[in-house]
Amino acid sequence: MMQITTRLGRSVDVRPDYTVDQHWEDFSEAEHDRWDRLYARQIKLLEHRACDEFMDGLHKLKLSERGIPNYDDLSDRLEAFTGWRIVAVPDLVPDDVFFDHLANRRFPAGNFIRSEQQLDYLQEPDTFHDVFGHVPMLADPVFADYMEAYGKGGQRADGLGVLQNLARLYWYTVEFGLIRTSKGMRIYGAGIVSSKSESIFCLENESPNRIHFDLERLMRTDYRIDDFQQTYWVIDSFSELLEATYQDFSALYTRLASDQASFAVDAVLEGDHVHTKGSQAYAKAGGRLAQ
Ligand code: HBI
Ligand code: FE
Repeated sequence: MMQITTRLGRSVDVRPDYTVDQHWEDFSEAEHDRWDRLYARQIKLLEHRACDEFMDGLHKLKLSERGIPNYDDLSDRLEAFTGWRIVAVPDLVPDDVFFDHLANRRFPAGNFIRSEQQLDYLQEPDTFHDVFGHVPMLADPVFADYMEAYGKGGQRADGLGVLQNLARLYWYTVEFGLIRTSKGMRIYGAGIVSSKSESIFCLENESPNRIHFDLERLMRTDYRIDDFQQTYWVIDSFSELLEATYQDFSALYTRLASDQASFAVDAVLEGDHVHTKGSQAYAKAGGRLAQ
């Protein structure tokens, strides 16, 4: 065991892989109730906005049962579908540890829930973001393979000077990805489905760009952690995503390592396959934090 201090200021004993016991029995009634209210609020918004794979995952995993899920029980259900399990962590874990978990089909999920004052937004990944946002997609076999491939790609990228590029791939797909379906544009990114305001903004606002997924272009593009994205990247299928990560990255990594110049968060370039060119009106007006 080793002791760490989380960014929220708690001292915690963690195992060498940064996991802890979830201590599900320690959650209070108020905390379970907070999960239920967040759940009810998001589900109403997501019915015609989230992709079928996400909604199917929620129901297959019985995330609709009340209260914060017990990770051991949820892992048993998830493992039966795709072999993934959930492990509890108190905070963000170091990149190499994160990649090792993903490469071995373990998803690290926060063991705490946001406070009542931070219902709408917090930067730390809590159980609502991690479990409601990420875990449903892990019940989809293709997405489950993509996440493992991402972890393995991260391990190979470590030490090559391209971690920042890998982080952008995660951010713009796993966290903020959109997918075109026969029913229209839908959300699959965990950062969006767990956010009340962004689940509407990303599909319905005329401000952001929506550009078709292009691995190298995306890996060269900055992102925002403090406000809504100014560009969303769109895929047509999860196999499109998985296939992009199955190619040999060595030539790509060499190019990226030798030229780390990046495109702006709102850039639209010649050669981009643009679904929507945004006005960027929201960002130009100063964004949510200025509202
Ligand atoms: N740790 N718990 C946790 N959750 C994350 O999403 C996470 C992390 N550590 C690193 C990380 N994400 C990203 O920076 C990687 O994509 C590189
Ligand atoms: Fe996340």
